[in-house]
Amino acid sequence: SKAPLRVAVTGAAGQIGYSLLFRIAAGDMLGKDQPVILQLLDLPQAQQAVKGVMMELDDCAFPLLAGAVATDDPNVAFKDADVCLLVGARPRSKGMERADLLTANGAIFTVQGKAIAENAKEDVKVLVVGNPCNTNAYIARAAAIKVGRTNPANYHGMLRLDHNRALSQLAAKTGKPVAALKQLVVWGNHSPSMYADYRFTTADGASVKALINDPVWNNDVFLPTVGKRGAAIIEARGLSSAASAANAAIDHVHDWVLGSDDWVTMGVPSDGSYGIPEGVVFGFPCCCRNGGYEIIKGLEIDDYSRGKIDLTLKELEEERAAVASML
Ligand code: NAX
Repeated sequence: SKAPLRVAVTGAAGQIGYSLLFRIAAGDMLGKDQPVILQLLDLPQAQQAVKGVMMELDDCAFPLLAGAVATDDPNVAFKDADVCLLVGARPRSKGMERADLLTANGAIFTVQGKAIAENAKEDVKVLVVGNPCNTNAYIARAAAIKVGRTNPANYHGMLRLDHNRALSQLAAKTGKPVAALKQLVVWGNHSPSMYADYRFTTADGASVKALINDPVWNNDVFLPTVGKRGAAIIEARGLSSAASAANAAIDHVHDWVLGSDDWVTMGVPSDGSYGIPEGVVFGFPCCCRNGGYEIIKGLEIDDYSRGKIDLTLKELEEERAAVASML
């Protein structure tokens, strides 16, 4: 049987953690034959709650769960980690300015990026879920690069929830099953500025754009629905998306580790593709093979798409400027 992989999860006592940990332990993320050890990080005041979650993990008697530890020390949580899921973040409190939110999170993610680079496996895969996730991933990566050791390409932000939201809207609009839809991409920032782009999407080989044949729907219904979906969930549920966010994190890491035939949207540090400045963590179409990923190159960017991509990039560059002095 396989040796266990170590999965560090931050914000383990939170609502996404409560959906995420059980699915990881059940083998949904790394495979049904892959034992895992969970290394749970949360704040000191949340340790009691993490203990409760660990009791429930025990009570599931998951055959693949080879161990679990809880800690408030990033150096302990990230020790020898193969995968780090950075879910915990500073939420926006009442009256907090956007710049304050960015710097409060900057402080968290510089510490965590450094601790990962110093303690985790050299080929660790890092996925930032905690918002603003693209910029938090950018900060963690910058802190990790200062240490060296880990692979700077392996610091990602999560765009997969936006990707899955867009897939589900397209399935409903075309009447095709989700599984029939291929080649979707969501460009940019995980925010309402993201650009979900179905110009290349096919359903059983046929063009989804041609099937829908409705440019007004794209601009007036589809993009706002996907972009504001998080707010719509809060409105309906009284709480932010949690199970769907956990599911998206599982999908992202699953495909990265085990491969994917289809395109998947990942927030990855730009290599300069499509005119996105190097290092900006940006939603790109990717394909995953042999435990690695590649940005799909050479897609045509028309004027409308260029406008959308530039807008979401502008937002990310403003976020980057707001944290520049911390790096
Ligand atoms: P919760 O408030 O339920 O849980 C957050 C947990 O993180 C708490 O237990 C808290 O104690 C812990 N925490 C805070 N600072 C920490 C630190 N420095 N180190 C370790 N733990 C820390 O939030 P939840 O609903 O679970 O959401 C977590 C994050 O995911 C938020 O930032 C949220 O905005 C973000 N999301 C990102 C999504 C995406 O698509 N990228 C979608 C869902 C979600 O909104």
